[in-house]
This record gives sequence, structure tokens and C-alpha cells, in this order.
Amino acid sequence: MDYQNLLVSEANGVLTLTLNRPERLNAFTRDLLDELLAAFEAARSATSVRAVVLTGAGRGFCAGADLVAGSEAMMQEAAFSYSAMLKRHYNPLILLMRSLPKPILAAVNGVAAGAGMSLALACDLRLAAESASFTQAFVKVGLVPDSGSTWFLPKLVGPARALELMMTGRRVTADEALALGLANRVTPDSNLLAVTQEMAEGLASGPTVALGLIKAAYEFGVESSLAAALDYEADAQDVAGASTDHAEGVTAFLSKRSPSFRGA
Ligand code: LHQ
Repeated sequence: MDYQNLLVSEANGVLTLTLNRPERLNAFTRDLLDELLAAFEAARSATSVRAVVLTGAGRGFCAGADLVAGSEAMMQEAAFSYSAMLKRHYNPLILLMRSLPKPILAAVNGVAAGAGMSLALACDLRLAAESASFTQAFVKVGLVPDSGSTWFLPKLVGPARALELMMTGRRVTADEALALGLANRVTPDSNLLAVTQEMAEGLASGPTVALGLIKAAYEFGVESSLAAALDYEADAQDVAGASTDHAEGVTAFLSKRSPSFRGA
């Protein structure tokens, strides 16, 4: 696919997707969302891709819905509705990211606002540059959190803090995001991509089948009863146990050497 709003590169098992509308802090248009969806679909089937990094070009990560494009569409399209827009372009992307059986790391290089913050929350790990920030900007323009923020945020920071962030829309610095459990790590601005790539390569050289199952089992576990989670884990263990990487992991342990996982 020929991407107009996205930069795509691959190195050492890591696919990097860079949102590329820097003049609008990488705010979402339908085209950008559709390109992201296509890129994640391609990442799902590409066996060479074993981890994905998501970042933004310029000084922003993603400023959420493009309010200029949104108001133009509202004026021009009689049938325009936020609900239809979310269900058609945003929600499938968030669901695809959560079901992708490969780790997704957000390299949050600048502000992540509104649905741009939801995008960061939909990743498995968030590494933030010192100058990055997070804001549930929806309320500032009289909207409600969407693209998964109502689901992700309470799980990460707890209900009291989630409601505060959603109701005030206040901007959270990278250091506060780390303290709240929103970010996994904060790095100097100049190191963000190198540190993220290093971490992504570590995951990309891991047992990809198990990592995909960990993601699915985590998602299932947080929503289920203990009995159901135990069953899910047991079934997932059968699948992981049949992988060649499991055999390699055990052989390497017994031989007192580092495992060489192939991702199968
Ligand atoms: C922007 C944007 C932007 C366009 C900065 N759009 N141009 C989903 C789908 C369906 C329905 C509706 O809702 C949603 C979910 C949502 O995401 S709603 C929330 C939408 N996002 C926002 O409300 C955030 C709006 N932006 C801001 O509040 C600020 O720009 C932040 C806090 C992100 C950054 O502030 P600054 O660092 O001071 O940058 P800036 O405001 O100067 O922005 C730089 C440029 O980017 C500027 O353009 P200009 O031509 O003046 O240089 C902004 O107009 C443009 N920009 N966000 N969402």
C-alpha cells in the first residue's frame, strides 16, 4: 500500500509506524485512520514483523480527531455523524490493535490528546519522551472520551484518577504519567526512539506465540472470573506448549545457554 499520512519502516523484526501530519500534531483524518488500519492488518500477516512501534513525526504524538477536517465534513456531508465516524474508522483500529498477537509499543514523542491519547492507551507499552504529555482533551471541546479511553484509563490509573483526567482534561506530564502508571518509562527526548527500538527488538526476539497469547490472556483475565481466567490460561498453555519456541526455551535452559527464539 502507498501510504500518504504514515511513514513505515522495518528493522530487526520491528515495524515502525510514524503518524505523519506534523503540521497538525498528527491529528486523525479518515485517511490516516484507514492507513493505520491497513498497516496493522499487514503487520498481523507479516511473519517478519514480531513487534510494532507507533510514534509521531514532529513535536506531537497525536492530537486526536482533526477538528478542522471534522467540521468541514460536518458542513459538507448531510449524513455525517460522530457515531458513524467512530464505528467505521476509529473503533475497528482500536480493536485490531488489541487483538494483534504481537507487542505494540507507543513511543510518545509529544502531546497525546483526545483520541490520540486513546491510541497510546491501546498500545501494550508506552515509552514517553520527557517533553511528552497526555490529555483527555475531549471535555475541552464538549465531547466525551472515545476510542477506548473509558475502558483503558480506569484499568491503568484506577477509577478516581481516570474520572479526574476525563472530567478536567488536564495535561499530564511524562513524569506524572509514569507515576500514575500511564507510561512504562520516561526517556530524554533525544533517546526515545533508540530506547523504544531496543525494547521492541528485545520483544521481537522473544517467543512471539507466547507473547501474543500473553496479550490475549491478559485481556481475557482482567474481564473475567478467576475460574474462567484459569481455564483460559490452561488452554493458552496448550498452544504455547506446542510452539517450537517453547521446546527451544526448555532446551536452552537445560543446556545453560540463551534461547534463540524463532517466533513460531
Ligand atoms: C490541530 C489539532 C486538532 C486540527 C492541534 N485538529 N488541528 C473522534 C472522532 C469523532 C468525533 C470527535 O471526536 C473524536 C475524538 C477526539 O479526539 S476529540 C478531541 C480532539 N482533539 C482536541 O481537542 C485537541 C485539540 N488540540 C489542542 O488542544 C492543542 O493543540 C494541544 C493541547 C494538543 C497542543 O497544544 P500546543 O502544543 O499549544 O499546539 P497548538 O495548539 O499550537 O497546535 C499546533 C498546530 O496543530 C495548530 O495549528 P496552527 O496552524 O495554528 O499552527 C493547531 O491548530 C493544530 N492542531 N490539534 N485536533
